Amino acid sequence: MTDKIKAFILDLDGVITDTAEFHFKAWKKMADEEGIPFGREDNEKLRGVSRRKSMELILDGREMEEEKVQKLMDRKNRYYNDFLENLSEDDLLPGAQELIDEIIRRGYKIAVASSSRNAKTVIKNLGIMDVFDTISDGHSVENSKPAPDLFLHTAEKLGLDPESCVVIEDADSGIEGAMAADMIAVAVGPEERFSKAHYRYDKVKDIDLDEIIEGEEK
Ligand code: B16
Ligand code: MG
Repeated sequence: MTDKIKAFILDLDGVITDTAEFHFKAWKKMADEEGIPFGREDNEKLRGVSRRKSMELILDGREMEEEKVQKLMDRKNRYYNDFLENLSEDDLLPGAQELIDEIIRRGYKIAVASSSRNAKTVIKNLGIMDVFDTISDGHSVENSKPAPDLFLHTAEKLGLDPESCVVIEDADSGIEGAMAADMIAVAVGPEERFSKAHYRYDKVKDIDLDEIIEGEEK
């Protein structure tokens, strides 16, 4: 029997903490100011996707000069960062600290792979900067999720083959990226959100590490 799994790569927003609400409020504030229709239903489509892609989805085909697009994304990011000032150690999702502790206790490497360019600020405010072997974020690669690039970059930084990495993700785009990277994909969220995954749990606190580890031991 060989231990196939060597590392767990965690998504940030939706797995470690729930910054989605801050993203929503920041986009909503900017969209309202600009008279662009944007509601909670639209927000679901932004889960896990980059700032640029989110902006495109919000514009929904509306023509806009690149300079203006950039200004609106910058404004949204300022609003988002204002919200981040209130983020603290109390904002870890239920079960996230236990999951991190258990991965480390069992001797696996642990990393973050987030689409967010603010990932390091979020992790710092959560007080968990020192626990990760490596952190990949929205600055790390050009092609964001669903491309496999961010996950492959993370495996490379860990010095591991993709097949020995487990990705834990709350977005279908992230699961797609993880599977395209040939990694073990663990989805967190309702069944209808995902088109595929190796394992799926409703919430972070439901993740069964034994099931994943035993399922992959061959
Ligand atoms: P930023 P994740 C993603 O984080 C968010 O889920 C997504 O809503 C956001 O648009 C994206 O980061 C980019 O964030 O504007 O801070 O660069 O789920 O990949 O950790
Ligand atoms: Mg996410």
